[in-house]
Amino acid sequence: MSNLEQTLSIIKPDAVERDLQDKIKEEFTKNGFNIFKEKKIHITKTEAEEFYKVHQTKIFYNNLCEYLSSGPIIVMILEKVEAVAENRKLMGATDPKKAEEGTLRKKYGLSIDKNSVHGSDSQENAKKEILFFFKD
Ligand code: IDP
Ligand code: MG
Repeated sequence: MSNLEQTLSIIKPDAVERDLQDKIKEEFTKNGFNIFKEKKIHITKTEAEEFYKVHQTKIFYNNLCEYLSSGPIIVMILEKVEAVAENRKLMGATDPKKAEEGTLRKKYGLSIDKNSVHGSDSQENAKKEILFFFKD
């Protein structure tokens, strides 16, 4: 039985600022993802704080929320068989310095905080994150 899933992907401000969105979207489609929905938005710090609430006790939380709200982002619903895991694999490790060759963060990430892309880490969080950005 094929397990078609949806996951939430974000092209973060550092990548949008460098005009990498088309290149990154092409990486998704080339790797078999369907971009089911997408929109370009600029969220407030309060919205970023809500989105990243699971990290609220981390020392980097404030910077993280400042950063995600610092400029336009592209939010997308990606579809593929096992989309959550497949997207995590394509993104690579959180720290671009540790990400494997060929991954998005290795190719495009600048640093652990400016790592170009976000991807849901579980099916449960994918559902929550999709609802957060696509309420309709
Ligand atoms: P993930 O994006 O690979 O799922 P998480 O641990 O969920 O990584 O962290 C969320 C985001 O917070 C990361 O993508 C990164 O931008 C930022 N972050 C994670 N760890 C650090 C850190 O040690 N210093 C600064 N920023 C961090
Ligand atoms: Mg995460």
